[in-house]
Amino acid sequence: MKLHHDQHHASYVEKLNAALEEHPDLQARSAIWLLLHQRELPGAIRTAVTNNAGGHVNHSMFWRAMSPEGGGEPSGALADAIKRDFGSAAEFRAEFDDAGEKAFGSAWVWLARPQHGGKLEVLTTSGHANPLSQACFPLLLNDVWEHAYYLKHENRRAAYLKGWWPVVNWQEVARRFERSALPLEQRWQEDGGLALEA
Ligand code: MN3
Repeated sequence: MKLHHDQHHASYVEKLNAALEEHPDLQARSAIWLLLHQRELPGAIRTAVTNNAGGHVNHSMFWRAMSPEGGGEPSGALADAIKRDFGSAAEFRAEFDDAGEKAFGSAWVWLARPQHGGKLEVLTTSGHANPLSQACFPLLLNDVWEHAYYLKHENRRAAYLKGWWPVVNWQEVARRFERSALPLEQRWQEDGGLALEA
C-alpha cells in the first residue's frame, strides 16, 4: 500500500500537473471537476487530464476507505440498505469480489448508489473512470489494477480482494452513504459531493 501510494498515486498527480502546466484556468479546478467536464478540456490534453485526474480522485477515495482499525461489519442505515439490496453483508462482499475478479484489465470495483436513489449497486469501471460520470454516487471502491496486488499477492487478484476486507473503513462508507442522501444541489458542487477533504 505504501508503494501504491508513494509511487503509483503520486505519478498521477505529477502527470496531471504536467498536463495542466500551460492551463492556469484549469489548474484552479478540482480533480473531480476535470473528470466530469471532459468536453470542456482542450483536445490536446483531454486524455492525459481525464486519466490522471481520475487516478487522483479514485485513489484519494481509496485511501479514505481503509483504516488500520477497519474491518468488521457495516452498521446502522448502511447495514440496513446492504441487507435490503444484497440479502446480507456477506452476500454483498461476495458479489463485490466476484465483480472485481471478473473486471477485465485495469479497473475499479465499486459499491455505488444511483444519483436519484434506488438500490445500491456493485459496478466496475475501466481505467480510472468514476461512477459519478454514470450518475452514481460512490460509497466504497477497491483498486483492481495489477499495481494493487502484484507485490504482496503475487498477482492473484482474488486473494487480494478477499484479503482486503479487514481494512475496510465502514465509518467512511457510512459517511458517504449519508452524503448520497443529500439533495442533488447540495452534493453536486465543485467536488462532485465527494467531500474528499472532510
Ligand atoms: Mn492504484
